[in-house]
Amino acid sequence: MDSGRVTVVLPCMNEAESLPGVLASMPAGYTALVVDNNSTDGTAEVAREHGAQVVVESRPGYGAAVHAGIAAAATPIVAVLDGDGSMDPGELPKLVDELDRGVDMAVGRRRPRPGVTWPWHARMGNAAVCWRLRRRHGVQVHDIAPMRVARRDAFVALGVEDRRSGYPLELLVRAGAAGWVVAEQDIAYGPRTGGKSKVSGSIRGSLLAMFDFWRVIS
Ligand SMILES: Nc1nc2c(ncn2[C@@H]2O[C@H](COP(=O)(O)OP(=O)(O)OP(=O)(O)O)[C@@H](O)[C@H]2O)c(=O)[nH]1
Ligand SMILES: [Mg+2]
Repeated sequence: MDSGRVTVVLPCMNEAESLPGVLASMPAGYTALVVDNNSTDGTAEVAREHGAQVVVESRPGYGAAVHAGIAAAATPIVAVLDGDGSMDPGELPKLVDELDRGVDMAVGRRRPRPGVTWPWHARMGNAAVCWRLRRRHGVQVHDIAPMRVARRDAFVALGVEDRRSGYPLELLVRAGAAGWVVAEQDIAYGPRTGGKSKVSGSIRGSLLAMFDFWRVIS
């Protein structure tokens, strides 16, 4: 398989501690693109030092960062994953292979590594949301696609509008409506490798995310 055709978009808000490890695990030939949202810990500098391209997005929000990254990507295939070290970019090629087999989008399903605890509120929220996605929107997923790979033009054409935490869900809802074939594969999930949680590590973050989620899928 040809490399040099995949850009890995990493939405990052204060991920300077985790980024070096994430960037070191990037598959050969993949372009890492860090989207920095007003970080105050030197995220952009660390990203550049470790070989990533950097795009600055001043509008806050996970969706704003992902949108800016996809817009800036110059390769036919785009992958998106967190910059917090909880997932391994080394698992991306198996998702890219799914695209080569003809699916429209390949997504990861987080499986906690042995000994890893996944907060109960995050696990329950995730299960409820995915049940709804399967039942109401016909998208056969068991996670909210925290790692996802698709053709760049297809991502852009879906026209996802959410710019906060609802982004991944709106993407899945629109993919379902567009009749996309979505393939889900297990990926290992661990704790973030540094820095602070913005979402599931706090009740506040989780409630805000759930609010965004429900707005999109209800
Ligand atoms: N650019 C940008 N990135 C964000 C924003 N909010 C979250 N992120 C990134 O999105 C990813 C997911 O956020 P996390 O804080 O890890 O959320 P989580 O995975 O629920 O929480 P953890 O359990 O701590 O891993 C991380 O890479 C964050 O840096 C934002 O407003 N802007
Ligand atoms: Mg995380």
